[in-house]
This record gives sequence, C-alpha cells and structure tokens, in this order.
Amino acid sequence: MIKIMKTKAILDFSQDEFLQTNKALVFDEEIIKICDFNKALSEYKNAQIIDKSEYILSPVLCNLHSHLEFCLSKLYYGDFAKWLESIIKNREAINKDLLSKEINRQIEILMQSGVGYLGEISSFGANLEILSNSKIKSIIFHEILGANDETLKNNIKSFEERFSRFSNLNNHISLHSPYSICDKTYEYALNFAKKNDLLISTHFLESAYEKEYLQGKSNALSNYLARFNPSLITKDFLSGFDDLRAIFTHCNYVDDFSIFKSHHIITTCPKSNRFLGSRAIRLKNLLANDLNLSIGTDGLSSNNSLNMFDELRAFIFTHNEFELNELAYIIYKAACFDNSHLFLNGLKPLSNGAKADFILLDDFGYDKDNVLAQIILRTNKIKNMYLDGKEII
Ligand code: MCF
Ligand code: FE
Repeated sequence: MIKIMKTKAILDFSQDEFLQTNKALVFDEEIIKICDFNKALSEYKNAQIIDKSEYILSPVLCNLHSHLEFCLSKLYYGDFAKWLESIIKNREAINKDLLSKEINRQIEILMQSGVGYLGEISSFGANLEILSNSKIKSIIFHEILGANDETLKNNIKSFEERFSRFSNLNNHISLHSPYSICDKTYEYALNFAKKNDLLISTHFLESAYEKEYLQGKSNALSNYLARFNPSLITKDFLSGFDDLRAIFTHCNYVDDFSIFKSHHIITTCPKSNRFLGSRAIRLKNLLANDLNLSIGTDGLSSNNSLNMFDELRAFIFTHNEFELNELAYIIYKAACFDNSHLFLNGLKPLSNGAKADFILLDDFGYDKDNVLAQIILRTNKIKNMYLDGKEII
C-alpha cells in the first residue's frame, strides 16, 4: 500500500538545499518520491496518510564500525598497548548467554539512536545468529588475523566456517590490522575478497605504537606482540587494496591521505580513539583529498555508549579545528547519506527505488544553518524508525 507521510521537513542530502521544509514522502516498501503534500494527495488518491508534521524526517544513520562481541569486556583505557593486552586476556572469560543478552540490548540502543545500518566486525561468530534475526540491516565483516603461518592455518578454518554459517547475512571480510598479520594472512584475505567480490574492512594506523612498529622500531606494542612470534609483513600494507572496495578504520596517524584511492572509505571512531590514547584523525587532510568519511562507534570495548548521537557529539568535541555548523553538516551527512549506498544496492538514501529506510526526529525549531548542530547536540532518541516502509520503532 502506498503511504504519504506529511513532515515538518525532510533532510535530503542529494540537494544543496538539504532542508526540504513542509514536504511529504511518498513510499511503499521503497521510496517513490519527495514532493508537496497537496501534490501527493492529488496524485495518490488511495494512499494512506501519516501525519508526522511536527517531526523532521532523515535517512537512517549508518554506524560502519562496531564490535558487538566485545560489549561485556572490561578493559584498560588510555594506552593502546595496554588496551590490546587487556582485550586479548579478556577474550576467554565471556559467558555466552550473558553476551547474547547484552548484544541484543546494545542493538536496541543503536536502533533507538537512529542506526538502521550497521557495519559489524565478527571476530568469533557470537553476533551472527542475533544479527541474522534482527531488524537492523547489517554488513558483517568476518575477521581474519594470524601473525605467523601456523596461526593462520588454524584461523582459516574458523573464518571459512563463520563466513558461510548464515547465508541470509550480508557476509564480507575484515583483515584485522597490519600488526596482527603476516604475508600469508594478507594474501589470503585479499585474494578471498577479490575472488568473492567482497567489501574488505581493516584497522589501519590507529595508534602511534602501530606506526612505529611498522617502521621496525621497538616499543611497548612490539614487546607485547613478540609473544605471538610474529613475522612482520614485507609488503607495503596498502599496496594490495588499490582495486578493492576497502574500508579503513581509524587512520589517526595518516598525514597524507593521497595514499588512498577515491573509492576507499575512511571510518573514524572519535570516542574509541580518545579512550585508547590516540590522536584524532586529520580530518581536514582527509577532506582535502575528497575521500569518503564514515563514522563508527567501535565496540563497548573502547567506548562507553553505542548511542550514535553520543558519538556525533563526541566528534564535535574532538574536532574543534572546525566551525560548529560546518562540522555538523559534514558529520551528519557522513552518518546518514555518504555511505548508505552500501546498504541500498548502490542507490542513494530517499531516492526513487531505494528501500524506504528513514527515521523521524524532534524538531528543535532552528533554521537551516543551525538545524543539524541542534539535532546532534539535543537528540538522544529518535521518534520513529521505518525500514522497508514499515514502522519498527
Ligand atoms: O577498533 C578497536 C581497536 N583496534 C583493534 N581492534 C579492536 C577494536 N575493538 C575491538 N577490537 C578487536 C579486534 O577485532 O580486538 C581484537 C580483534 O578481534 C584484538 S586482536 C586479537
Ligand atoms: Fe575496531
């Protein structure tokens, strides 16, 4: 059945005038169009009318990097090397039932904060069944790592089993990071991505320790990693990613972003970076290279909340090199528009034929120049979420 939703305004980032006031959205399972309410009424006489004229309609938010499996981990914050040691120690001691309950609770928190699209790293498969039954739309990045040939051999078996466990999931790959792999792990992951035409996600230059380690220097990270008998990769880490649909998370210690290709996506997790003792991403350099920015919460393993509005607020506080309203536009658009094609078969959010996935937000009564900053600063929960044209919140 066709529905006409009357709104206060629609945030349509395909337009320079992104704030489309007093518009209606016409949709069924998919978006039909955005137009004036009266025009919609006369064109679709039998449509169901939904009055949301007090609210602002926005595409759903996309959190492109999370680790729900680590949501019970109690870890050391403030120093990346100590944090890594604490997460590896903590891995064994997680109760399965408690973990499943908490993953479900955290998905609810994500959705209540507007997240309809989730890029989820799966390290050991504890999130798979839950996400295969969840209403949230997810891309699963199955993780592979292995610091030497022997470890890789064992890890491949588990990776391939996890990868094909749920065929209804949107299964892709994550190569963990440059410091947790050897040449064979790197080749295996990149070939697997190429062969199966997959998205590939990886953590890259997150900490100063990592950068030094890759330069062959010794520090607290290299001292800790030594116990895994690692063989450093001999290739330039980025060289194999040129033709891949790759997502690089963190990149805090990249200065020159021309090392990436224009189809690459860079995800930043502002709170995680602050909590693990890293500097913030050089956002001006990233934007100067016209790269696609995306935003992630990371897991509760390096955060205190998976509420996406908490993350957007933290973004504003950690990037005071930008004027407030300018930054609000960049990050809100990054969160709800720039990467959503990954979940929409390549279509843009709210465009004709795209799935009718959107949220309704309180209107705080500010004009166009200020509306996004106010939404980011004042929103804790959304009013409604529609996925595939159905109200689910
Ligand atoms: O993004 C953060 C920090 N950087 C790297 N890894 C993780 C993050 N949050 C969770 N992780 C996981 C990662 O997926 O920690 C483990 C991996 O499984 C560390 S290496 C065994
Ligand atoms: Fe991560």
